[in-house]
Amino acid sequence: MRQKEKDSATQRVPPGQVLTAKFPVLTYGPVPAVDLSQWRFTFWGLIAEGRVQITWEQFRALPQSQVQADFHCVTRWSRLDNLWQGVLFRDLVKLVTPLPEVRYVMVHCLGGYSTNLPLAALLDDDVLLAHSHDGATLSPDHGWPLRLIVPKRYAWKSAKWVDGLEFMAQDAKGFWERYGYHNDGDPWREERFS
Ligand SMILES: Nc1nc2c(c(=O)[nH]1)N[C@H]1C(S)=C(S)[C@@H](COP(=O)(O)O)O[C@H]1N2
Ligand SMILES: [Mo]
Repeated sequence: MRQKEKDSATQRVPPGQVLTAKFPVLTYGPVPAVDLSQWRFTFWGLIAEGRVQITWEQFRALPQSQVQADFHCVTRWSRLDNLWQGVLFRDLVKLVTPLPEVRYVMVHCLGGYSTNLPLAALLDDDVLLAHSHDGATLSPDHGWPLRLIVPKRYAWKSAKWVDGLEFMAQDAKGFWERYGYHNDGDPWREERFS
């Protein structure tokens, strides 16, 4: 890297983080086995429809977007300039009608992992349900077939193997949030633990 590039990269690394060019895998528990013909994505909780389910085919027919973003793990590695391809949360959520009192969403995953986020944070223009990374289909250990990407939060909020969204009026803690990770997880404010 030239010095100038190095300086601008440094400015993009949040406090206490170290850059890596690799793409480490960080998973609690086993990688779930997925059969795309059986895969379903489910919306439930406080939505007018009660419950909505879509197939992989229906998901793939949604408008496609891409997001270039940095990725910051709370264990202190950061990977810059990831290219994620998939469907923006704000496009996906058009499939349902959240009730007016909805403020929070619990993101659910195959295998039982979960993470909580405000609906407003998920509606940001860089929040994506990704099926591809840097031009290739996600590998199983990086969340194939589908993962959430929330660039403005530590990467534990970027849930892998996502298969459901639960719409809520009150906040509740997801998997790592229950075990002491910060509820918000903004890397620029070093919100690592609560
Ligand atoms: N379902 C699920 N999603 C998850 C995790 C997990 O254990 N299970 N780990 C999180 C953490 S702590 C990080 S840092 C990122 C890592 O993503 P990667 O393994 O693709 O680098 O995934 C997040 N999403
Ligand atoms: Mo992490």
